Amino acid sequence: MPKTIYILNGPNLNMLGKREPGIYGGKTLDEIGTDCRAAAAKHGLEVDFRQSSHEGDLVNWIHEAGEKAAGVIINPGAYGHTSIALHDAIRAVNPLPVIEVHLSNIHARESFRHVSMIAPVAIGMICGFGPIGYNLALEALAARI
Ligand code: CA2
Repeated sequence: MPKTIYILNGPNLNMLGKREPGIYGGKTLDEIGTDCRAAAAKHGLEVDFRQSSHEGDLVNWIHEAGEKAAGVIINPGAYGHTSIALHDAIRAVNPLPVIEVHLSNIHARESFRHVSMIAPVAIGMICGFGPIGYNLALEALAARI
């Protein structure tokens, strides 16, 4: 049975490819999901790729990943800067490896994006490389699990 990686995407990321291509690039979230499935297959991994703009969905999916997944890649969107609930959910599934991804370089943007509630409970964080960040995270997880 191939191991499954949950790739979770937070609020507004369903808008990718439709607006603000200057910041987030021209790919849609569906296209990123397709690329992730192909990249994961090269490592013998399966991907369960999801998006929700509701914080509670993301919390529930992290709990579910604790039962069913070998690791999690999460682009928490703006919740990454604010959500103690996501921080606590990741702590609750420890030692499940979680990697935080952001398409943009959050440190080169507004100061409110410089803080991450996820980074302290993730095994690592990748930002600023656009959709390639998801591939880099898959590579890192594949090496880890
Ligand atoms: O760079 C990232 O991946 C972010 O997680 C994206 C979030 C932002 O709040 C984080 O600070 C960094 C925003 C996602 C919004 O996506 C849109 C895409 C197209 C049009 C409008 C919003």
